[in-house]
Amino acid sequence: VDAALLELQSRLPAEVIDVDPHSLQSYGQDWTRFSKVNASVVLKPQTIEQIQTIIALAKRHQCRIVPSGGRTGLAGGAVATQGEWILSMDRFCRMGTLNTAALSLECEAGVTLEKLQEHLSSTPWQWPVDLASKGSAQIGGLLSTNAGGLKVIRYGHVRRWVQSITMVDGESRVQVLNGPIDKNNSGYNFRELVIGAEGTLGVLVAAHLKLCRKPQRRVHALRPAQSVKHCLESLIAARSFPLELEAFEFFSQDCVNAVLKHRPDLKSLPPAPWYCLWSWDASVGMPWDLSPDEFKAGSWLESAILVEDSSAHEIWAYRESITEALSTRGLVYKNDVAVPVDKLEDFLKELQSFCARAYQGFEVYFFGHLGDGNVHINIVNPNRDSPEAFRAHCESTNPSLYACVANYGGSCAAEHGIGLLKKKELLLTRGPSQVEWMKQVKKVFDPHGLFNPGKIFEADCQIPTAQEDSNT
Ligand code: 2HG
Ligand code: ZN
Repeated sequence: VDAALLELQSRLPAEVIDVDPHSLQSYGQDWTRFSKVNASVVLKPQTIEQIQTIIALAKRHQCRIVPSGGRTGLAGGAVATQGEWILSMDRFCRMGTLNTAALSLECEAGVTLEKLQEHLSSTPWQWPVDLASKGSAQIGGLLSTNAGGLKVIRYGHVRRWVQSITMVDGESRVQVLNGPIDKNNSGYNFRELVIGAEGTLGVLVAAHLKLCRKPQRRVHALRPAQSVKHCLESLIAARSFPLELEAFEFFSQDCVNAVLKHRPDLKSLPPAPWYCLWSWDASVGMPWDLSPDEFKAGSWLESAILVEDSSAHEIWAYRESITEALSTRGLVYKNDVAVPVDKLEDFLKELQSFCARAYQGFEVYFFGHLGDGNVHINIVNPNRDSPEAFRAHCESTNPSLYACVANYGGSCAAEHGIGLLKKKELLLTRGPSQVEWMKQVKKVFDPHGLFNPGKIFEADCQIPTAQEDSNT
């Protein structure tokens, strides 16, 4: 048994340490399924002091730490491939009392989004972040990835709904980033750096989350479209309607076909190359009664299926089942890009013809958050035999694909992050000088390079040798 494990065992309660091979495998992996897992131990601390001990021991033994939440990421950000220690936040799952004066809620990092939603269900308030993976996704992971989801068009990303973060840095120090106050112009804002840092800067322990009022009622619409141009026309019409748009999504006919194969319980849809799907908050400022029949009076809505909340799942199922349906068809290579919304039509035209050439023999699916300019391009390999060759093929096409994204002024990672999978693309779209800044920032929080090695970029932080360490 190695010395590091022996010292962990001597300094921490037995229930914190898990070396069961099944745990190593499942905690070492996220939903990406592309990397070969190699984890040394899963640690499930219950107190901040235990986290501090783990970080100090990692430094002493030159081991590295993968901070770990619900592992629902799609870019390999929580994967262990180099024998790291996995620091699971599963046991940090307490919630504070609702602060209705500040409209905030204190919440530990291991609380799942679903638990948070349940906690608020009997109140008029919400944390307005919603994702299909809410049953597993944890608050710490949602903050670390600055998660997006279906309602970014109205509420923005996670970062808009975080007041304060408590974290432990690379020197085992507890840092409170901002505190439970709304106004704080006192120097640099480190909270914003930690949000979206994918666990490379430290271990997030708890946060004060900001809340807002829940819509009392929504109206949902699904509309077939002959082209991306028609989808964008629907977006403009839906935005101009005197109700607040909450979500505006789109998907191709191929996505619907895959969903119908996976979910034979769903009805087929009127055939069309594209579909758009959106919802409006119908609780405030309504000039008329929101019955679906009256909505249909608007001529542009004639071809739409309109439903109220009680039947919303019937039309949202086509969109929300896509990821799962595709995963049953073979290994999936994910791309998550964003371009300015007004460039989407030209971008998608170019993208479709590129994909038809580049991915012959594979299946290509386009869907995503049209209102945010965010397109998910999923390449599926129906031949399950050669994942390495498939990944290599996709990676060989990426320079051209992402050059196209860069030409439109786009991002190589709209909401899934960089993780292990999009490091080269980051260099292309953010440029080497900004990636260099990221490395410098990491050194401030994590001078010994302990946290999430190899994620976002290859860090050059050195773990001190045992000799140097004993001098500090
Ligand atoms: C979604 O929008 C998620 O459904 C997953 O971001 C997207 O599977 C994907 O590529
Ligand atoms: Zn998405």
